[in-house]
This record gives sequence, C-alpha cells and structure tokens, in this order.
Amino acid sequence: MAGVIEGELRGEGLRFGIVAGRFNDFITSRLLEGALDAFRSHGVREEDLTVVRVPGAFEIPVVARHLAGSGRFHAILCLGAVIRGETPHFDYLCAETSRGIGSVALETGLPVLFGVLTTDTVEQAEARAGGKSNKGWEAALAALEMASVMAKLSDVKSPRSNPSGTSDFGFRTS
Ligand code: INI
Repeated sequence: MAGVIEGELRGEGLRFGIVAGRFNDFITSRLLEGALDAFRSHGVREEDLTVVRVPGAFEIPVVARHLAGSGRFHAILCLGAVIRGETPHFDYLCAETSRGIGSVALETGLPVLFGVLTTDTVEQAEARAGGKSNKGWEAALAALEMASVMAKLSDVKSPRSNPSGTSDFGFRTS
C-alpha cells in the first residue's frame, strides 16, 4: 500500500501572511474578505492573520518575499486582480506577478499561494470574487492545505537520517 501524505484543513495554531493589491480594490477587497472568512472559519486566530496592502499586483512578490523570509508564517497568500481591458501591459504584468510569486515559493521553500485574478473583463473578475464563487476563499483553503502538507513533510525522515527506512507514518522510505 503506497504511503500518502495529504494536508488537512485545520487552521488552529497556523499563521498566515496575506498580500493584497489595492488596484481594482472593488475586486481585491472581496477576495480579501473571502480569504479572511475561510481562515477564520477553519480555526485560524485573528492575531495569526497579517494583511499587507500594496499598490498593485506588480508589488506583491517583493512583499511576499519579505513575509516568507520573516519565519513568522506557515504560508503566504497573494491576492490581486489584473484586468485586461484596463492596461496594455496586461501580459507583462501577469507574467511578472506570477513569475515573482512562484520564485518566492521556490526560493524560500514556503507555500506562497497564487490568488491573483487575471481576466479579460470586469464581469469575469466579479464572477470570481463573489459570495458563491470566491477565489480568495479558494486560495485560502489551498494555503491551509499546503501549510499542513509542509508540516507533515518536515516530519518525514530522509533515508540518510533514518537508516531503518521507516517514516513517521509507518511506511518505508528506502
Ligand atoms: N495592477 C493591478 O493589480 N491590476 C491591474 O489591472 C493593473 N493595471 O491595469 O494596470 C495594475 N497596475 C498597477 C501595477 O500593478 C503597479 O502597481 C504599478 O505599475 C506600479 O509599479
């Protein structure tokens, strides 16, 4: 039987940093509310949630990097809204923002979640930032799951440090 490591959606004792762009605030504030609701309803304490607002999506990665390097958080959640109709720089902005956020995760080894909407129209953005379907909520659940997965992975002993070849989960690692 294969050993399977899966995250749980339990927020007790976990700390999250949230970086949210102010550009298109009528969308990003809804994503932020969705994310905060998701964290609170899964047991994350108010004092374990830190929100940093930044001007726009382009500024998200540098703040995410700062928070990720602080050692204070189990995961960082990035929220923003880039809407094509409003900028000729849409493709550059989306590419830079996603590349930057992905780099922070790989560089720091911390889960850094991508909750940045990239849509063609305002209507599409609104549909993803509503009460029923809210990408902020969804990204917060992914943050909870990833924080749990990473905690479990850090418990798995490598074969080198664990010559018996048995993990904490009872399955063989070598
Ligand atoms: N920032 C966004 O988050 N969304 C956008 O749609 C957007 N548009 O359309 O330009 C946007 N621009 C601002 C950008 O993120 C930076 O804040 C700005 O260029 C200063 O660096």
